[in-house]
Formats: sequence, C-alpha cells, structure tokens
Amino acid sequence: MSEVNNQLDTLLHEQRSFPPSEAFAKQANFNDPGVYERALKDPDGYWAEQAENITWFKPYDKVLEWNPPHAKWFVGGKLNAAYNAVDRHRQGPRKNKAAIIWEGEPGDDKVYTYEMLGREVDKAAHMLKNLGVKKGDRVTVYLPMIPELPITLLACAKIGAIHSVVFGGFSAKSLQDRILDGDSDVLITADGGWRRGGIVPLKANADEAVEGTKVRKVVVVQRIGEKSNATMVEGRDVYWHEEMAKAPTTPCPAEEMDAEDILYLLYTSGTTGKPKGIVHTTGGYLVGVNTSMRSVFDLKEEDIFFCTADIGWVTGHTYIVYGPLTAGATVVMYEGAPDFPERDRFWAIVEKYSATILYTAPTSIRTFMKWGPQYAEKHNLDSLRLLGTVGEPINPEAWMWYHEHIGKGRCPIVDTWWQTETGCAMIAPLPGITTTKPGSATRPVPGIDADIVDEQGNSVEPGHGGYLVVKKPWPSMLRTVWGDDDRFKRTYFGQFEGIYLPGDGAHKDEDSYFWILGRIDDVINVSGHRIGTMEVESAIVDHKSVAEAAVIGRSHEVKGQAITAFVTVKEGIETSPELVAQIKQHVVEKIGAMARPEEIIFTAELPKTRSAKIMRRLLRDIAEGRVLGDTTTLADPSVVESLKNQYAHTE
Ligand code: 6R9
Repeated sequence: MSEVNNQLDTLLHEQRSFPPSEAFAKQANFNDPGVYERALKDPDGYWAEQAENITWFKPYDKVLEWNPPHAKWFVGGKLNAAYNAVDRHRQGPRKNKAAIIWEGEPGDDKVYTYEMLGREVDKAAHMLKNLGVKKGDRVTVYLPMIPELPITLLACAKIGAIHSVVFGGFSAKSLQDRILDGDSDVLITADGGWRRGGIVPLKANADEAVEGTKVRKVVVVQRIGEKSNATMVEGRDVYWHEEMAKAPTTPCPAEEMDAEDILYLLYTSGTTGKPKGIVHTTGGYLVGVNTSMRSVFDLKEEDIFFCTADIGWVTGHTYIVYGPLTAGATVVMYEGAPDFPERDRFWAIVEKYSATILYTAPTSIRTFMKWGPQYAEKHNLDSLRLLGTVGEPINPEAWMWYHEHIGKGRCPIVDTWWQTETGCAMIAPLPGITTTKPGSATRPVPGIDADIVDEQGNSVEPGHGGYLVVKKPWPSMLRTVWGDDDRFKRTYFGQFEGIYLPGDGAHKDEDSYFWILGRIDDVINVSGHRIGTMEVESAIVDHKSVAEAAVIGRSHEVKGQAITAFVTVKEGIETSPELVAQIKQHVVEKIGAMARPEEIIFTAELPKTRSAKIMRRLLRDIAEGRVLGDTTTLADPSVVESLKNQYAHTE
C-alpha cells in the first residue's frame, strides 16, 4: 500500500467542507438524512421501494436471494430494459421530450425525442432480428460516440440480446480478444469516427479483429462517408442505413426478460493479462442505476444531463444510456475531443444546450486547470446546478477549481466512487444532505453497506486506512465473470468470506468519511482508464527485441497515473530512441493508445527478490524519485543503483 500512504499526507491536511445550501436541500429529491439509517436497517425494503420506479411486466416474488457470492435480485420479476428506457416514456407526457441531444465533433447535431428514439430502436431491433440475432446472443459493438451506439444497445436490450461494447480506442487485437471471449458472431461498427478532426480507422481495425473469429455479419454505420477508406467485404459486411431501410417500421415487441437475464457484458482489466467480461443482469442493474439518478444526481424532470464519458466505458453505459433514459431525462452526448476545435468545447456545449448537470473525470478537470479558466469564462454556465466527477480520486485542488470556475461556488459536487463491477455510484454524497469535503467521495449511498477494513477484515477506526469493501450485496452488482465463475469468486470474494473486495485502498477520517486512495492491485488508472500491468507487460514482451518488462503506474499531474515500463532487451540488441518509439507503438497496436507507456527505461536487469519476484514497489519508488525503502530482500542490490542513475538520465 505504499501508493496509498504517499497520497495520505496531502489529503489529511484537507480541512475545507461544504454543506448543502438551504435552497438546494429544500428542493432535493433526497433530503431526509434518516434515509441512510432506514436503508441500513432494511435494505430489502429500501430497494423494493426504489424498484417501484421500474416498470415490471410481471412483479418479482422476492427482493433478494443471497448465496454468497451469488446474488439474485428481484427474483421472478419480468421486465425489459429498452421498454423501461424508452417505450414507457412514449406513452405519456414525455413522448415528445428530448431523450438524447447529440453533438458531433464537426459541429453537426441531432435531437431525438423519446418517440423518435423509440422508432429508431424498434427499427434497429427488427434489423438485428433480420440478421439472425436471437435472445441471449452476444453482439459486439465497436462504434464512435454517435446516436447509433445507444440505439444499438437499446435494440439489443429490446430483443434480449447481450451487448458487449468495446471502446473505440481499443486496438484490433483487443477487439478480437473480446469478440472471442464473448463468442459473438455479429459486430456493429462504423466506417470511422471523428477525433480532433482526424479519422479513427474503426473499420480497418474491425476487419483485422474478426479474422479467425465466428463473426459472420459486420454492420457498418456510415459516419465518415466519402473521406473514409473503409472497404466492405462481400457477403459479410452490410451497411446500417441499408439494413435499417429494409426493416419494418412497425413496433418491435419488447422481449420479456427475467430480472436475472443478462443485459450486457463489459470487459475490464484485472491483475492478469486477460480482461474480465463483467456480467450485468437486467432487473437489479436498472433499479440501481435509476435510483442513483434520483439520489446522487438529484434528477428532475427539466434537467439536461451532460455526461462526458464514452459509452465504451461503464460510465457511459450507466450515465448516458440506462440511468438517464430509465429516469426519462434529457441526456447530452458529445462525439469528440474537449479541445476541438477549441479548448472551450465542453463549455460551449453546456451553454448551447443549457446543461444543468455535468458529469466528468478528474483528469479532464486537471487538463482544464492547466489550460486556464479563460475558456470556461467565455461561456454562460448559469444553467449548471450540480457537478459530478468519476473515474479516479480527485485531488482537492482540482475539486476546488471545479467548484470555483465551473460551479461558480453555487453547485454541489458529487464525487462518485464506483466501478464497472458495481454498476452504479456506491460512495458519493447525496447533494441535498451531505456536507462535501474536497477530495472525499464522502460516504456510501443509502442501501450500500461499504466499509474500510484491515487485513483481518475488521472495520478500521476513524483516522485509519485499509481495504475498501462492500459487506452486503446490492442490486446492480456484477453477477459473475463471463465464462469464468471461479475467477469471479477468487477476485472479488476470495479475501473475505461473502464480502466484496473492489481492489481499492481507502482512508476513513474522523467523521467516518471515505477517502479513496487508488488501486491496491496491479491495475494502473491512466486518465480514469483501468489498465492491467500484465496486459502492458505482455504487449511489450511481444516485441521482438524485448526480453523482459516490468510496468508500473507512477503519479502524473494530469493523468493521475502514467505508465512507466522498465525493459530489458535481448542479447545483441542495441537500445535507441527508435526502439523506444517502436515499443511504445507496439503497445498501442496491441492494446490501444490509452496504454501507451509514458516512458521506457532500459535496464540490464530488473530488480528481483531472491524468489525471483519483480519488485514493483521499488520500481515505483525509482520512477517517483523517492528515497528507496527496504531493499534487503533484493537479489542483486547493484541493479537498483544503476536503475536510479538511468532514470535520472531520462528526465
Ligand atoms: C466508474 C469507473 C473503477 C476504478 C475504481 C477506482 C477508480 C472510480 C473513483 C475512483 C476514486 C472516485 N475510481 N471512481 N477512485 N474516486 N470517485 O470509473 O469504473 O473504469 O471500472 O474504474 O476507478 O480505482 O476501482 P472503472
């Protein structure tokens, strides 16, 4: 936990606190502090109450069946996620309300009302059926942030197919791994995506990825058109717009799904080289995400919710698609980069659509800080009333900057801790109740029994740190790892019996507030993206000149963490700046740009213990320029001296 202790000093000196304003508290959906106690005493009752906000085709018989570590929520209940996200709103006063306001990077935009969205989802659902997709089939989705992305997810949900979204920044190889693991035979992609005016070659990656898989149909959305050099493979590839034109325009009936039927898979990095397919089911997930819209985000009928995440990550699944839409909200979805064409793009979007809630990542806030407040000052941000952050710990300075320059001192900030595995926000303020402290995600939301414990699993006293754990099941929890239930049990429930271990370290302050300090496993959080050290190491070792590699995350001013790779080359290979560039590029090709090492340090040997374990802690100390800790277990202490000199050299 050396990582954890490093950050503690700064955090422990954080004294500022911000109680909710009277006006905000008065109008908040959740403003009775008694809700925590009630939910803790009777979690099933609390969740049953929340489940009333979801439309069930058939009511459930039982709230929870818990056979640790396997949970079944809303047992026997039948429902459909797309019906809840779209169709039920088409029947009432929200019919002509904006569901999705989409803005393309080049400046094009489009508004879908619930009725319009519903028609598109129906057509896409028919299209998938026409292509032979059936209930339970996995559909892999590799799309840019265009409306066809949420439409595809909802169309899958409508017919009971399981979507598996792969972030557009992932390489062909990563896409292929996920197609193979999910065993899917249909891929939805595009002829490219826009990013800072350039074209992301999604189709070329897709072509490479589907080789050697069972994929029989590739549906291609034309986003780029003429400028794209994507090619179509006869018999396998079809255009989205052509297939949609063939689909009937009649409503597509919503498949009646069991509460525990799988809604989606989403892959996330772990401590081994192989990503885990996190399994989310239908009933519990929808209840969880819908609840957090009303509690943590205080969602109101007239809100315009702008979440800057990509739907390729869980934040987009939950807070662009299923959360806002099941709640009948208007959500803003932006295709591109925050600095295209100028560094004020987010603020221009907030102003243009009068966004009321903004949800973004600490790494973005730190980038905006670096650019300076003048970009936000160019725009009228008066519409904003609530701000949120997610993805990594937010440092108090970034929190204060967000508070002052974006929230103008009047918007509460909800720092939301959660994971792909948890489905929705778990530790976060309720903005009408909780006094916030910059840098703290505050406390578990009602219905979530989280704690910080020591090695033995005992709750730590205020003023101490330990492992973050969740002691009771919750509706939107992962159900298993796709195809590997043992890994699910080992990874998440292996440490403490029946208790969920997220893999984060945390500190409890005198008020029992939680301060999340970051990963305690071999996962690096680069700009809010989880990257496994093993995945990067395998990619580096795969380069023909490399013998061995050790990868660590070091602290980075903007990205939170950056990847440093220590590399030994094969006999007879000369190290050179070209080789550095080659290895970095190799990682990009194997995994994706977000995994590109910040620096490569060549070394004759890696520091290892006498039992041949790489001493990553030492490497991290070297990379962060700290005085080295205990090196007595090191097999060859001279390795460290030479590494230290090397590192000083690269800076
Ligand atoms: C939603 C999401 C999960 C990991 C998680 C933790 C880090 C996320 C955080 C946070 C401190 C927050 N994390 N939110 N750390 N404060 N508010 O990001 O999911 O991509 O699965 O990442 O991100 O380390 O374990 P995911």
